Amino acid sequence: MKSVIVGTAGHIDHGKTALVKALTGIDADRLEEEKRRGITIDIGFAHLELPTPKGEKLRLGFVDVPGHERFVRNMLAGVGGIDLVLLVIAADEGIKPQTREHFDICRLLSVRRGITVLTKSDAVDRETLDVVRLEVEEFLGGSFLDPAKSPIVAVSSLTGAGLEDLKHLLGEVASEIPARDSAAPARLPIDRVFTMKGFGTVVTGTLVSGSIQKEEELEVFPTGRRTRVRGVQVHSHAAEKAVAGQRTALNLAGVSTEELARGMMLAVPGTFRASKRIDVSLTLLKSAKPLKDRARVHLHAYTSETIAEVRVYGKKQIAPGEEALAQLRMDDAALLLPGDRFIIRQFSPVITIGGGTTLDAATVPQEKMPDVQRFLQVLGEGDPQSVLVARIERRAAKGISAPELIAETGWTDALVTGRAAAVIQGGAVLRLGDHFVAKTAFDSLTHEVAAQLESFHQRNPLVPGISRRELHDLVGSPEEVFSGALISLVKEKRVELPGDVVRLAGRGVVMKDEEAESKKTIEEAFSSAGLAVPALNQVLGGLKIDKARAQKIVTLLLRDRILIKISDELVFHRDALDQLRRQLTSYKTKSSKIDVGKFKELTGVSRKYAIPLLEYLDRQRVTRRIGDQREIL
Ligand SMILES: Nc1nc2c(ncn2[C@@H]2O[C@H](COP(=O)(O)OP(=O)(O)OP(=O)(O)O)[C@@H](O)[C@H]2O)c(=O)[nH]1
Ligand SMILES: [Mg+2]
Repeated sequence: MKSVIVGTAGHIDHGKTALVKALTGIDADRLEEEKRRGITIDIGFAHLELPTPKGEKLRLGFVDVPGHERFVRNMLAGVGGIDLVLLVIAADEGIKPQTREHFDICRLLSVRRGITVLTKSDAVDRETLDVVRLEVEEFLGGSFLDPAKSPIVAVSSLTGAGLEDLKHLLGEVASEIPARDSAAPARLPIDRVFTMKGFGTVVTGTLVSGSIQKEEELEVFPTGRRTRVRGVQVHSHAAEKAVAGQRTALNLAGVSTEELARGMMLAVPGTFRASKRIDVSLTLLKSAKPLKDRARVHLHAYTSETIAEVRVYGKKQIAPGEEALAQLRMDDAALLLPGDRFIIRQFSPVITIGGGTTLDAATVPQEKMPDVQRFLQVLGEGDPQSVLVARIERRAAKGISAPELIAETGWTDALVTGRAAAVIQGGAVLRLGDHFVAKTAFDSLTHEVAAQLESFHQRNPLVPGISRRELHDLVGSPEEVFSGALISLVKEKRVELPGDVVRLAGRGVVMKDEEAESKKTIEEAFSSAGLAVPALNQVLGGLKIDKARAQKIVTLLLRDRILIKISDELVFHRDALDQLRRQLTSYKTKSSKIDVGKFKELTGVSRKYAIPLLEYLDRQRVTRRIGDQREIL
C-alpha cells in the first residue's frame, strides 16, 4: 500500500488540528499543555486510509504542525519529510503572518503538491467566503499551489461541510505523488525520542528514503553510535519493515534515550559521514533583507537545527529574491546529502529568510579547488553523468572509490556502478583498481611522472634511475593510480622499469667524457693494485673531476659491485677478491686451517689489510674463525 505524508501549515488557531481530527478521528495534540492551552506546541501525528479514484488503498500519515510564531522551529522539524501540504486558512481571518511564513517554507523546501483548505466556513457568510477565496487565489498565483493546478476547498470541521470533498481531493492528489525511493540507502530523521514500558528506547520519524527492517543495524548521525532495530511500527501498527514515505517508529537496542535527540538521523551503517560544511544553492525570500557574506543564521534541515555562517561564493551579499551559491559552515555536524532541502532563519529577530538545496556535503577546501562555483553549477544542473564526472574530476589524480562516491552522492551502489560504467565507456573516466580517475587528471599525472623523471635524470646523470617508491612519494596519488600511470608510460615506450627503478626510455647513466675517463681510472687503480689497494681518497684526488662527481662514480661502481667495500677505509676490486677466494681454495688442499701469519704470507698483505680481509671472508662465509685460527669452508 502506498504511503503519503500529509503536513498541515498555516496561522495559529486557523483550525489545523481540528481539521486533522475531523479527517482521521485522531487528536494530534498529544501534550497536556497543548490540551490545556488549546494550541499546538509541537508536531503531532495521525493517520488515515483512503481509496484513490482508481480504487487502490492509500495510507496517509499526517504531521500536524503548530501555527504559533514562537514554534516555527517545531513546524520546521515536521515539514521536512512531507509529500503534500494542507495549507489551512481560516475563512474568518484570511491570510495572516504564519500563513505567509509556512507557505514560504513549503516553497523553499520544494513541497510539490498540496491542497488549500479554507476552514471555519461555518463562521462566515457566502460573500465573505468568496472574498477570502479571491484573496487566497491571488496570494497563491504562480506558486505550486496556483489555483489553476491545485484545489482550494472550503470546509467546516464543526459541521463537517466540505470534508467529503476534501477526502476525495486528498485521495486524488496523493495518488499522483510519486512514491519515495525505497531502494536508496535508508535515512530516518528523528523527530521524537522516548521510552516505552517493556520496550525501552523508541524513536519516531518520517522515513525519507530506503527501508528499515527488524534486526537491522543502523548508525546514529552525527554521533556515529550503532544501534539495532528491535521492532518496527508503521503508522502505529507493528510491521516487519518500514519503507520510504512512512511514518515510522523504531524500538532500538543498544542506545539510551540520552544518546538520542530530535535532529539526529538514523541511516544505514558505515556508509555516510556527517559534515559541518555544506555547499548549497541558496534562495533569499523577496521579503528578506540582503544577506551579507559571513552572516550567521539558524539552519534547519529535516528535524535538525543548528547555527551556521553563510559564506557567499563570489559576492559580498545575496539580494532579496536572489539565488546564489554559498557554503554553510555549521556549528554542529549533520548528515546531509545532495538534494536535501533546508531553511535558514535570521539570527535575530528569528524569522524565515530563505532556504535552498544541498549540492555537496563532502566539501574540499577552496584553495584546493579554485573553480568551486563551476563545480557547484554542474551539481545544481543535476545531470547524473555530468555530476559523476565532476565529482571524479574534483579528486584529480587521487581519484575516488565507489564507496566514497556513494557517501558523497547518496546514490545506491547499483546507480554508482551503472553511471560509472557509462562515463568510463564515454572515455571521460578511467577505472584503476578501486579508484575512478578522470581522464584529464590521469593524463596530467602521466605528464607529471615523466616530468619528475626528466628532472631526476638531469639532477642525477650518474644514477640509472629513480626508485619506484621515491618517484611515488614525489607524485602522490594512490598506489593503483600511480601504477596505472607507469604502466601506460611503459606501454607508450616512454618509460622503462628495470628492476624496481624507473627511468625514461633510453636514459639512465649518462657520462661525460671526463667522467667516463675518471671511472676507468678508478677501476684500473684498484684492479691493478690487487689486494694492496691504495686509499680511496688518494685515487680520487688524482682525478680531473670534482670530488662530488668522483664520489658519485664510486657509488656507481660500488652499486654495480665492481668495487667492494669491506670496511670504512678499504675498497677492493672484485677481481682481486675473486682471486683471493681462489687462492684460499687451493690452500685448502694443503690445510683446512689458516692463521693471520699464514694468511699474510699467502697473500702478501700487511696486518692492516689482513684482519679486515679475514673478517670480510668470515662474513662471506668463506672462512670461520675458531680462536686464533680460521677454518676454510
Ligand atoms: N467554528 C469553527 N471553529 C473551528 C473550526 N475548526 C477549528 N475551530 C476552532 O478554532 C480553534 C482553533 O482550532 P485548532 O484546530 O486548535 O487550530 P490550530 O490551527 O491547530 O492552532 P495551532 O495548532 O495552535 O496553530 C478551536 O477552538 C477550534 O474549535 C471550524 O471549522 N469551525
Ligand atoms: Mg493545532
